[in-house]
Amino acid sequence: MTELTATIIAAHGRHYLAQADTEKLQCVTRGKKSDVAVGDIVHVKRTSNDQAVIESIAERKTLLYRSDQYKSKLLAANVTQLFIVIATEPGFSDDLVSRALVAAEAAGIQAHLILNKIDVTEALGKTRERAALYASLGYPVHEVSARAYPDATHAALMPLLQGQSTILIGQSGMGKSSLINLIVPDADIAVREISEALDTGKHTTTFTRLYAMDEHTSIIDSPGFQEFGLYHLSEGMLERAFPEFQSYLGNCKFYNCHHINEPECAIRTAVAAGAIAPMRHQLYLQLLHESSQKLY
Ligand SMILES: Nc1nc2c(ncn2[C@@H]2O[C@H](COP(=O)(O)OP(=O)(O)OP(=O)(O)O)[C@@H](O)[C@H]2O)c(=O)[nH]1
Ligand SMILES: [Mg+2]
Ligand SMILES: [Zn+2]
Repeated sequence: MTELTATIIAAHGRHYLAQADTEKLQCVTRGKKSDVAVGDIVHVKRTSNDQAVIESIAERKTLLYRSDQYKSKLLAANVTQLFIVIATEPGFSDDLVSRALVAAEAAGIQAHLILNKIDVTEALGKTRERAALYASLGYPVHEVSARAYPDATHAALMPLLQGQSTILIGQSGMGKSSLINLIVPDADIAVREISEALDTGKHTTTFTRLYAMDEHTSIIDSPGFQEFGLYHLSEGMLERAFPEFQSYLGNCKFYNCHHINEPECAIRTAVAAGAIAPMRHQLYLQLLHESSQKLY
C-alpha cells in the first residue's frame, strides 16, 4: 500500500482520474464524499495496479465554483486564471460572461476574455462592441481564431499561459476545445463538428479535463454551460466583485445601502449618469436576490 501524491486531471461524478509522476490512476473518494475538483493535489493510497483511494486533499490556492439553491458545484481548484471564451457566432450571453467574471473576482482569480472566431466577419463588429464593455472594466480581451488563424492564436495565447494554471470556460460551441487542441497538440479532443451537421449533441465536451503543459503550466477544458448560479456569494462579496462599483461604495446615504431603491444611492446615481452599465447593476440585483434564496 503505497502513498502517492497526484493531481486530479478529470472528474466524472465520484470517479476521478489522477496523474501521479508517470502513471494515471483511477480514484474514488472514501464514503460518499465528492468534494474533489479537477486541479486538486491529492494524497492517494493505491488499491490495485491502476486504482487508488483519495485519502486527503492538499490545501487549495484557489477554488472556483458555481452553486444553485441547494448546493455548490466545484469547477476547478488551484487555477490562477480564467479564460472566458466568447465568439462571434453563436452569439454569447452577457449574463453568463458577467457571472463568470463575478465568480473569478470572488475566488481571487485573474480573468481574461478570449474572443474566438474573428474570421466570421459579418458578426465581428457587433461582437467587438459588446466585448468593449468588459475591456472598459479592466478585463483584457484577446481576439483569436482557432480555425482560421491557428498560428497567430497560438502565438497570442502561449505567453499568457506560461507559468499559469488556466481554465477555459464558456457556452457550448464557443471553441474552448478547439483552442486547447491548438495549444496542447496531443490533447486530441473531439471538437463539435458532428453535432453541427446532425444536431445530435455529440462531441460536445462532457467533463472537465486538465492538461499539464510543463511542470508549472496547465490548461483545463470544461463543458459548455447554460447557467451559472452564484447563490453562495454574500452581499459583501458581490459588491466587491464588480470593479466599476468600487469607487462609489461608501458614498451612499445609508452605510448599509443595498443599492436597490434606497434614496441617494451612489451606485444608482452612477447608473443614471451612464458611469455604470445598467445591465451590470441589474445582474448585481439578481445575484443579491439569488443569494437570499440559498437553502444550505
Ligand atoms: N469559424 C470558426 N469556427 C470555429 C473556430 N474555432 C472553433 N470553431 C468551430 O466551432 C465549433 C465548436 O467548437 P468547440 O471547440 O467544440 O467548442 P466548445 O466551446 O469546446 O464547445 P462545448 O464542448 O460544447 O462546450 C466547431 O465546429 C469548431 O470547428 C474559429 O476560429 N472560427
Ligand atoms: Mg468542448
Ligand atoms: Zn447604494
